[in-house]
Amino acid sequence: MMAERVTVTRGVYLVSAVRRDQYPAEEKPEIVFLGRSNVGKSSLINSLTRVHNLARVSSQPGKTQTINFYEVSLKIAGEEARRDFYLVDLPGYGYAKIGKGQRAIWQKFIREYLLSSPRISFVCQLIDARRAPMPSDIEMFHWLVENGLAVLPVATKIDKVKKTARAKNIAAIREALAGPEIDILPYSSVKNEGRSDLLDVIAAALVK
Ligand SMILES: Nc1nc2c(ncn2[C@@H]2O[C@H](COP(=O)(O)OP(=O)(O)OP(=O)(O)O)[C@@H](O)[C@H]2O)c(=O)[nH]1
Ligand SMILES: [Mg+2]
Repeated sequence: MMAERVTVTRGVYLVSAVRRDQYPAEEKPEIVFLGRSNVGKSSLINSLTRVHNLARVSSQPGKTQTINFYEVSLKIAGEEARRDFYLVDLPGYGYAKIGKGQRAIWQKFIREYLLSSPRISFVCQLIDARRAPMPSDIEMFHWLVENGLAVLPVATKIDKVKKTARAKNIAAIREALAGPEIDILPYSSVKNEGRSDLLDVIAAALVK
């Protein structure tokens, strides 16, 4: 097996926040995970760091309720120093069982975070690979782009899509979002598929 170019050397939970004064005091680049409830954000963080149960996973949507910061370090082949950053796990959007009032509160503190942190390197927007993006996914994508955030769409649970249907599903997501030029990264947290690709993207963003 080829040696991996990027290895994660540390992954620990740091802090949860619902307000600005709860964000970590120490400034590091932030890579944010966002998507509908149950799309696999927390699972992806566990897969990426290879730390079992680092982020809480549940089959019930609405598990993550706060902005959770994880301190992660990675080593890039050929570099002596480690690169430190935060992986940021956000509560899911589009969860039908949460009432309108609750949803408005969620949107406010999430919006505040996304708009106020100057250290967001990019946002991974997770979209279920099994179906076309929901209107809430499309709205969110455009909102992020309009607000100047770099977005990497990640198609999750790709292990659940037959190999023969994958290209078609990815193309449908690409089309629904914005057009043919965006890159979409397929991922399976169960199989760790897409892991080294995503680590390469993160490493490139940190080196920039
Ligand atoms: N087959 C498969 N199942 C997955 C994958 N990723 C997540 N799941 C399952 O999807 C469900 C939701 O996963 P979570 O990681 O908790 O999703 P989340 O986006 O963090 O959800 P909220 O915190 O509720 O917004 C769990 O039952 C996971 O086991 C994947 O890549 N493949
Ligand atoms: Mg979660």
